[in-house]
Amino acid sequence: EASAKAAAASADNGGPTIFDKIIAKEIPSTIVYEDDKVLAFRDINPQAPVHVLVIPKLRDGLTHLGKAELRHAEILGHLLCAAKIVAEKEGIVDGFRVVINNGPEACQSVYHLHLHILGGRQMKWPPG
Ligand code: DGP
Repeated sequence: EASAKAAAASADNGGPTIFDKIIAKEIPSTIVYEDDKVLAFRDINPQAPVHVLVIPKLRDGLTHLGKAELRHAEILGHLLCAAKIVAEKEGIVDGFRVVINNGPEACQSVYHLHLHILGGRQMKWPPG
């Protein structure tokens, strides 16, 4: 019951998210990389010594990866290229993980597509 409630609370409602305010710089974040299309900033609740989120500045319907269409191919590729730039900047290029949590069962909590870039420690497999 409690988990169903939590899942419903974190489901995609298409509305604005906290990331809009981060993009607008209305709330502060520690920016690691930025260009005209993407923003990379440190996760507020880091799960590794390096934990950076990479997001598209224009959500364009991409509340989660499950909304991806071919028209999003360019921004999706751009996000992955930005992930590699972040890994280089953070000195973790020899070992890092890129994660996209998609939907309540994957514990997605912010419905604006984002890549988690994790590194700086030995990762385990399978992930939890
Ligand atoms: P996910 O569970 O995949 O939807 O990840 C969302 C991440 O966003 C989570 O790891 C915490 C992070 N986060 C949420 N709010 C903020 C914020 O205001 N600032 C920053 N820097 N990160 C945030």
